[in-house]
Amino acid sequence: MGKTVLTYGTFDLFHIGHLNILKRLSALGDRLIVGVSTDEFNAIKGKKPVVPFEQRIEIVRSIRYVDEAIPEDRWEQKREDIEKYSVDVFGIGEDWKGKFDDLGDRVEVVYLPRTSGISTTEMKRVLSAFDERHVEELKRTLDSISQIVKELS
Ligand code: C2G
Repeated sequence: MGKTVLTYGTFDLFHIGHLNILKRLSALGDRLIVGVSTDEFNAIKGKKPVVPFEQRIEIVRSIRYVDEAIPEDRWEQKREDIEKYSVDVFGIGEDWKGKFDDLGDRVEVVYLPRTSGISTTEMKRVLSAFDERHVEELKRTLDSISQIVKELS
């Protein structure tokens, strides 16, 4: 049987950084299995995704580099998944460097460079700023309308 690669992630607001790492991970073996963090597990990680779990896992499942997508709902499940899917390589982005070295007794552990200049956190920040500005604009418009109404009445 060919080499099986395993990784995990939230993949919220799926972007080129996510696509690049899945492409690179799939090139490390013959089968790529991706654990997609559930919304409940993300709450434990202190993250609140914009896109709900069911949609995130459907998107990841549809990526041509991905052979199988499974829910990730606990930190400890990595060791179980390694046994269950006879995994050869565990891979993840370098933002997790060293965090999963302990798995090295069972599989090859690789940390891959991240794609610079893109992150879900940054996208969320821009969106929220856009939101705020919109609210401000709306407030100003309403103020001038009520001013006009006052003057006309
Ligand atoms: N990534 C990347 N380049 C970016 C952004 C993300 O290579 N510009 C990689 C991350 O390093 C990670 C994967 O994309 O390997 C998914 O990133 P996240 O969705 O942020 O995953 P995270 O919430 O960190 O979940 O148990 C481990 C966790 O589930 C990892």
